[in-house]
Amino acid sequence: MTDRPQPATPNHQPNDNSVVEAYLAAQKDLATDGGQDGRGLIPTAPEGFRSGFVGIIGRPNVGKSTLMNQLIGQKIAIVSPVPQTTRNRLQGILTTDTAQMIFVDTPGIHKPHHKLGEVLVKNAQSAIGAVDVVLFVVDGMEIAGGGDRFIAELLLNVKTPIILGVNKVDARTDLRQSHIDAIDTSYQELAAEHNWPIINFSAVTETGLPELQTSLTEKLEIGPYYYPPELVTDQPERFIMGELIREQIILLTREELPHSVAVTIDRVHEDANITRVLATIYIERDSQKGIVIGRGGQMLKQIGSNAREQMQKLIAGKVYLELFVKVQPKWRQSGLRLAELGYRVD
Ligand SMILES: Nc1nc2c(ncn2[C@@H]2O[C@H](COP(=O)(O)OP(=O)(O)OP(=O)(O)O)[C@@H](O)[C@H]2O)c(=O)[nH]1
Ligand SMILES: [Mg+2]
Repeated sequence: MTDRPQPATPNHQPNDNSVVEAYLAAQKDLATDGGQDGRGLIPTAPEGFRSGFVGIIGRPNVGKSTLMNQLIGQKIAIVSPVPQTTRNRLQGILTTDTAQMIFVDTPGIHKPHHKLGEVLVKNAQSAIGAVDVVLFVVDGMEIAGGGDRFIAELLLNVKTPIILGVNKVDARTDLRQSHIDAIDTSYQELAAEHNWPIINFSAVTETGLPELQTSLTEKLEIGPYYYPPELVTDQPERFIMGELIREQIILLTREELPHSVAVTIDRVHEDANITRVLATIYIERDSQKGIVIGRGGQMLKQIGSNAREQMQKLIAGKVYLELFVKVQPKWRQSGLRLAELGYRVD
């Protein structure tokens, strides 16, 4: 294994990855013919095979996570209409006959107001330096604005190839043609200023995604498989489970609450027919407890029931989910608390 190039992103945690471990365990039984490392775990790449890391960056809410899920064909990143949904970098892996692309979904880049915001933006920024191609995603419903220009400036001295991706083109049907033209012109100007190729697409309807995939592949170098072809993410299942709970809290509660919530998965126990999961929802203030729990516990019940349904899809099996709610004052302000809750604090 040592002669295989290591994935470039620091988020890779081979020892903390149940998906990888399960795969490797299964392969140990199956593998007889020689792969690159003689154990048949990762096939030798065919001639002309391209591979590499693609960083998906952009303002909050432009559809980065939706896009990554769609490209890899599985929901591993949570999605919501509330900006700043993604908090950790998350890798999604797409393997075709000719290429392996490892997409790195990042938190939306914005002006930070607290420690969590700072950590999110730093995470996104450091991903830019660690990838082979940057896909800068913008919202095709809006004219290029200050937030996009702020990111364009961050990319000024980056040597990595950059593609400008204009998302949400499916949602423009209600806009006047002159407005659509103005939007297109604003991004064409931005792209021309920096000499970036530009591609329009919709992460929801998949219009333009084949073209996007082709352009991304062309930017990659000839390279090996970095991960087994069947793998879709580098993250352990329990991380995604925690995210699926957080997604339901974002979708079902309103106001400031979504940003004050963190989730930990405390225990996962696999019985013969069911996987039992114990999780804690952290909030910052006692007053928020009422919102998460709801009248007669209705809200917590709904969060649990929706999240459980999503988890069952993820693991393709039955899940029993038990949720606890705890107050952890000011967790967003404390580097230590952030690290304890699983956020990368550089
Ligand atoms: N109509 C339409 N909506 C989209 C498209 N892509 C994403 N959305 C919606 O845009 C919202 C934000 O999507 P996300 O994928 O969470 O956006 P993000 O860029 O990952 O957001 P952060 O993680 O907060 O930075 C959601 O409501 C999506 O359903 C698209 O192609 N068309
Ligand atoms: Mg996201």
